[in-house]
Amino acid sequence: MMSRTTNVATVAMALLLIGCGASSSSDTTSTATPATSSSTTAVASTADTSSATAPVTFTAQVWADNWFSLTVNGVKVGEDSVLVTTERSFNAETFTFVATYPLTIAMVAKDYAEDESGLEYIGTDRQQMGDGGLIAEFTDKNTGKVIAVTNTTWKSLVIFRAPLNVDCVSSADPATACEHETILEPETWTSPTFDDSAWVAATEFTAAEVRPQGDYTTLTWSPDAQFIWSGDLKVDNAIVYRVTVADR
Ligand SMILES: [Ca+2]
Ligand SMILES: [Ca+2]
Repeated sequence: MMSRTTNVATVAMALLLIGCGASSSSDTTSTATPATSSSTTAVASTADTSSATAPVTFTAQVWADNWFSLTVNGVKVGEDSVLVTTERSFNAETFTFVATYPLTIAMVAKDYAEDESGLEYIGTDRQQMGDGGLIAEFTDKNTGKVIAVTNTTWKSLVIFRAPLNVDCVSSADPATACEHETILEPETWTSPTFDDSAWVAATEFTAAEVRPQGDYTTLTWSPDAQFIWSGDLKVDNAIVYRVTVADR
């Protein structure tokens, strides 16, 4: 059991680091061109080109309730264009990036939470636990094949849970009444060499359970792509995921 702390400084630092997304400052073996729009091509290739296969262009499409970032082979190639601080954010995004197989895809997904209570619409008659959801698919533009989709093969680690005591939802002071649990993203977790064997399989959810809003229906999805989260769509508010695509 993680410590149930309300240490504001600790939480602030954790959230700050979470807010930094999936960038890995320790990964010095890769280069990237930051994506500034959905049409920008980012580069995520390993430096060891002697053994790498030829660079390939990929497209990624992602819908998240409410926010995500995307890192491939240790290089950040995309981030939700709507800030994580946006209460109702249900946009879909499409990215293009260049990388070499094998791909290590690392994503951060966050459900909107107004503060460490984990609640939203605080102080209104809609005060509640919000719920999350993530779906993504990746296509090799050389072959036109979908080479990765979100499903239970993705490994997951919850880094922010709240509220742990769900009866605090009706509190007039949820920031005090609600307990939470946060951990920092592990160092180098986006690196291809990171050991995620202790992480657990992502959980698949149906569309009826996630109730995707906003732009989800503006994109065409592979029937294999599944909504994922951790085990709890409401209490788990920030999750990091990894999956490796061995080859084309
Ligand atoms: Ca939400
Ligand atoms: Ca939530």
